[in-house]
Amino acid sequence: MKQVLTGNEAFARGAYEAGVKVAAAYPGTPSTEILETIGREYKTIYAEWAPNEKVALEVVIGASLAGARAVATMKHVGVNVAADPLMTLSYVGVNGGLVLVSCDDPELYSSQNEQDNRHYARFAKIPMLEPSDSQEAKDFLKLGLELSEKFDTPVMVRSVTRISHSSGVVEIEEPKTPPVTIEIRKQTAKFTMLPSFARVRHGVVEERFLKLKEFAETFPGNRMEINDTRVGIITAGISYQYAKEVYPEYSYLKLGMVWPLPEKLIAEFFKKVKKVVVVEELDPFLEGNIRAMGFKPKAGKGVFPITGEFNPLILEKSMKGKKFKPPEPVYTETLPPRPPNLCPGCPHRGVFYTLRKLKLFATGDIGCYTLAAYPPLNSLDTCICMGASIGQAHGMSKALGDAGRGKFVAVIGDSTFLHGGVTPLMNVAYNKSYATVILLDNRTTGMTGSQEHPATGYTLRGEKTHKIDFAELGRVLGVESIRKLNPWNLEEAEKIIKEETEKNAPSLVISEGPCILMRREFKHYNKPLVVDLDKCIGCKSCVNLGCPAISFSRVEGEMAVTKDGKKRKGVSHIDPTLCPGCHLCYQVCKLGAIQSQEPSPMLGFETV
Ligand SMILES: Cc1ncc(C[n+]2csc(CCOP(=O)(O)OP(=O)(O)O)c2C)c(N)n1
Repeated sequence: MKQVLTGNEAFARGAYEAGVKVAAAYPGTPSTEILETIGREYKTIYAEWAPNEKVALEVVIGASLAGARAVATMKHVGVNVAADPLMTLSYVGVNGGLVLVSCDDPELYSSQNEQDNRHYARFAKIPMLEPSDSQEAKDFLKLGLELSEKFDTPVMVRSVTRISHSSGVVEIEEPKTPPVTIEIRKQTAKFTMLPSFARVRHGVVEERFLKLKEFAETFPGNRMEINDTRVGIITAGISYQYAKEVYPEYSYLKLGMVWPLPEKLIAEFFKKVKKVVVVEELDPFLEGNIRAMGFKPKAGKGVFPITGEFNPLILEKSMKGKKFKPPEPVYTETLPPRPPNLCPGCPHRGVFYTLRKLKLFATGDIGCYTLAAYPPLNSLDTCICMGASIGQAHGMSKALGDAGRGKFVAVIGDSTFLHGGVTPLMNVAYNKSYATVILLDNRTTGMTGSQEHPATGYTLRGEKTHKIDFAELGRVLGVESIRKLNPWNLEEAEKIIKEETEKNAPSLVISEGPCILMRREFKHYNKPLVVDLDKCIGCKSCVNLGCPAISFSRVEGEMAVTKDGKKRKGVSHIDPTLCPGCHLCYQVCKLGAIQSQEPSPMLGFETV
């Protein structure tokens, strides 16, 4: 039977067909749907959201050492978090097959950097497979598990956004029971990387690498397609598809295994074609390694861009030696630019409005709230990696001393806090900082599409479970001053943030406001607010909240004067189809021109 599957759905299907027993992940675009699909469709696999990628990998390591097939999935930067166990897992090897799927993000559609994770395979001395469509995504995941068992190694499978999120036809097969025995067996010299054992295992890794290199020479996923021999293209993954689309007539060496590389096969290809061109997105990974073998491709990164995602047009222009210029827009009337924005009613908006008002510098983190860096809120000032906000605030407190009090805060989302914020908060208390940490608890992992985490009270499959109490956790970590605020109540937010940032002690402010898109919390929304056009003077106080439900239009003639004779250049509007009635605009309008139609339970005070 055939089905149309996205790359991520195909990875999930591959895990199911290969008899995977345990799958763990931390969400991150473009990888998230792999675990979501397993959770929804393949109940024979135990699937979980781990609090971060390091834990996810450690969970599957445990499963593999107990003999089960296991898969961890993550976005490219997640592998940085999991890199510590990964590098030593290379020495330990596996029992049940273990595959780590890394989904890279050329073009940074939804990431903080554009790193090329092929380097990790070389760094960890483990094999990496790279599919170029959904069928290969499924096949390579299964094959990865087999290779893992055959060579006693973790295997990485690399995807990119374009593979993970586009669809293709996939041949569906029935799941097979894998040839593994699930049981605990003591293997101290293999499992316990004390220096004396690890020294021996390093030798094993090097021997394994030579065997893998040999295997790569005959691996059917590395295939030559000999056509017109004037040009031979060495490529892999999605770049193969782009190149085939532009140059179907040329010869190809399509690598399904991008590490280790098949040196003899590459030599053979160089003999068969006149000019070799290496086509790959991001870093010159293949090219560099091929050059290091002593081969001389005619073209590679000298002509193709090193940044961003490829497409057929970029390839065509680059091959002709022309610099790529984006095509002219098809429509002459272009759409107005619409930067990403916090949703109408988003609980984060009230906090960032307050930070702007208090002129506080905010060491930031990663989540929906990072969007507060954009105008008009302009109130998030750093973003490096998940969990980094708190350490930065602590460092600032130490650098600035007393002069920094009341000048800055750290802001971090609930999922991000559990991912990487707990340890730095412990440090804040331990090393006697006065930093204030604002924990934006919207009760979900909003940015990646609302996944559960250890403080939501639900597992990946929706079962009820223990729910972390952030105030309790903060107390245990040693933070004495812990306050909660309602982010939709601006007066309260301002008072609490001001008081806490001025204290000479660490503090944790928990902003408690569920994500506005969570139907579990909001069974129905409040009635939308309405602008009283007789009163609005067009001051834009409400517009400066950056709420997508609020717009502004210029007025002329009779309309340019309010009922009580005040001049105005324009008026605000509230789109009733977008407004969930959060009442922030109601609070910032000094003229009472924004009318409430129903009391808001979100606010905690009466409005009508
Ligand atoms: C190491 C790493 N893993 C995963 C991600 C993807 N990611 C970006 S933000 C985020 C979590 C956002 O949730 P939360 O902190 O609760 O903030 P919200 O978006 O709900 O405001 C995730 C998982 C990432 N950027 N880096």
